[in-house]
Amino acid sequence: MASTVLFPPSYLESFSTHLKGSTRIIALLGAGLSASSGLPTFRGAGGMWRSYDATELATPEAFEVDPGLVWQFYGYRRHMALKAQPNRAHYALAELAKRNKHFITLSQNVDGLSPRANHPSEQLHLLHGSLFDIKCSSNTCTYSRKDDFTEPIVPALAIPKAGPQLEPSVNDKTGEEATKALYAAMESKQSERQHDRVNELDISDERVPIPDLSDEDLPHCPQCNELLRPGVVWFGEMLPEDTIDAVDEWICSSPQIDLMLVIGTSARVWPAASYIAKARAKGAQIAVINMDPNDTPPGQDMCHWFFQGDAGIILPEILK
Ligand code: BV8
Ligand code: ZN
Repeated sequence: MASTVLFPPSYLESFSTHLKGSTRIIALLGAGLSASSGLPTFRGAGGMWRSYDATELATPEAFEVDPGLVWQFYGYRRHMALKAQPNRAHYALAELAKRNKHFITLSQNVDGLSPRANHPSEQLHLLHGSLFDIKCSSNTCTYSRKDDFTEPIVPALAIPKAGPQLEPSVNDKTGEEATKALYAAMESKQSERQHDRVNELDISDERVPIPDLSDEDLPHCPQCNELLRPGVVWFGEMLPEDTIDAVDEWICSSPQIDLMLVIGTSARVWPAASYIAKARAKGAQIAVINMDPNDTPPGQDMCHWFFQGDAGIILPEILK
């Protein structure tokens, strides 16, 4: 074992022995897996996009009130994810899948890095969709497209080059205020946006202005001309049925599950987090890889190995 992974040999040995003796393995991935690819997580500072709490923007209500703002949030994340590269942990998981057909990965991440690491697609379940899937926002239209890596997706969503340093705009609100303002607009269902509001988007430490976008600036459905939206699962939306069915089928058809890997996730988002208990109920021993010792699954006997540190470093070592 390379010295980069600082765990007592006996600890590593017991995990490796169990891994080698495991057939049915399931992994739950979170934003921490992509942290060392340079992508911010949802918690802490990573959860803030400019002056907004990311989880408040990842909702149908926010899109209804301000599709331009929500598209700028996703346009920024698409841009960042395209610039990022899969890290060694993404590749290690893909290699494990190629070695073991009875290994499945449930990813909460929408950044496209696991598919780009050539993780076998039939063993990779994207529970929350992908930044690169696009679909019509109309409930009565079935238009959707996958793997749209067009950057920018429309000219108005081009990420401005870092411009001259600007004075913080008067509208610059703290996360709290901005989120309240968004809620107020949602409550009163005001759809008109403040015309002179200029938000600033941090691009590598520089702040550049981004004007308010009108619906005409945003991508529209070629079938019905309604607005297109990112093909991700927003808070309050159901996870894709076919994905859930496939995962439930794999779990139900498993006489027992030997090992669950819980990687870089605070496991606070449901129903994704529920798969940990489901795997445990089928006998899985649980290994958690996380920076934060507080982020292990709650409850007795729910963590048999805890590897503290960067998933990008630890995973390639322990999955060897
Ligand atoms: C639904 C896509 C119902 C969008 C995302 C109970 C049951 C069911 C639902 C609920 C429930 N309780 C509450 C709910 C509602 C809600 C929910 O879970 N809310 C939470 C906030 C409590 N769930 C939903 O709304 C779900 N839908 O329930 O529908 C329904 C039923 C009928 C009819 C209609 C509806 C939908 C949830 C999906 C939301 N979409 N993503 C987008 O990305 O923009 S979730 C999004 O946030 C991510 O995908 C991810 O899943 C989540 C963030 O979690 P993490 O990935 O864990 O990231 P986080 O930052 O939290 O943690 C990072 C971790 O990494 C930390 O532990 C950190 O220590 C660690 N780390 C950091 N660096 C490293 C590291 N580890 C290792 N190495 C490092 N270098
Ligand atoms: Zn449409």
